[in-house]
Amino acid sequence: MSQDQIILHNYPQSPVAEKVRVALGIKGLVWHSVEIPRLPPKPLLLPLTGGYRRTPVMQIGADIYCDSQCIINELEQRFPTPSFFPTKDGAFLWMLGRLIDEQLFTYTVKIVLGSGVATLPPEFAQDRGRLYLGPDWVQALQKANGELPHLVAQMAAYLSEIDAQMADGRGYLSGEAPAQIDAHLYHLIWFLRGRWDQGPKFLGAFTHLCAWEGRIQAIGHGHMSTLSGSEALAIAASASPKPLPPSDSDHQGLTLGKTVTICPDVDAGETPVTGTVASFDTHRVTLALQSADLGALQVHFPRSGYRITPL
Ligand SMILES: N[C@@H](CCC(=O)N[C@@H](CS)C(=O)NCC(=O)O)C(=O)O
Repeated sequence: MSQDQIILHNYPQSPVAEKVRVALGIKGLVWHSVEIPRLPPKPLLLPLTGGYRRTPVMQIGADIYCDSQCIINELEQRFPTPSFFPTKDGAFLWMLGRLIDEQLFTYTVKIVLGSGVATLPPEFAQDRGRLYLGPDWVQALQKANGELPHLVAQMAAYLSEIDAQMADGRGYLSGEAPAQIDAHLYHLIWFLRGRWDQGPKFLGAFTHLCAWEGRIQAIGHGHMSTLSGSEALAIAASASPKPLPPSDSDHQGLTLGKTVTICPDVDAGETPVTGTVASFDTHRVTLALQSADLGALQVHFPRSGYRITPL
């Protein structure tokens, strides 16, 4: 198999992976899916990422893209047409996407976990509770359960605005072409509908939004075939990382060759990734990793939402 094929490490139930699967559909791309476990350990993923355990991760040869932000930006660079940013307000829509990732995703997670408190498998509740609700996740989960009406009202405040906007007959959120922002909002709707027992009833009130949801579903996921985790590792081992763009000065004082750790900027109990800075700009940092089994890898992270700590 060619070394520049898109490989997405994901599992079917992941909403953030669904965001990327829809993004792959918008561009009509050919890609390979590696199914990873929903819970650690993830023995065929972590050797590629240097320890980053979240879902999804994109691999192209020996380049590994962590986080949906980084994945979407890399897809846009490699496959510019059709664009994820078809209108003139791409920067605003990117910022709006970040609001969806942070604030609205958090409400959605609290609704899904909070409403499922009595039925969640204990090990899943513990893992996702710690990841999304912090060290006091047991209390936070009970709180979410107790304040579901408030959380639902918060989501309704946003979704009713979008529903009213969609009443003007536009096909997609920013106009007539599907954009990154559609994939962004869609993944929350997909999550609410599929994993909250009241989701279909709640969403049913937003008729224009539901019609848009149907149009996004009709786009599909592009052209997917499956691959095993060990095949993906073999591809990384036989590939060389791609050349990187030049780096300039940095707001945080990063320099090439510096050893750093990087981790999502939330207290989620995750293991940071350690590596050598190989490239950076205001949006992305790339760490070089040397693996005994896989050789040289480049692991790319977004700057937004991640904390880099020099060692
Ligand atoms: N900021 C990350 C968030 C990724 C995320 O939290 N994904 C969830 C799945 S939807 C996850 O990693 N859950 C834990 C896991 O899969 O181990 C992104 O945009 O990719």
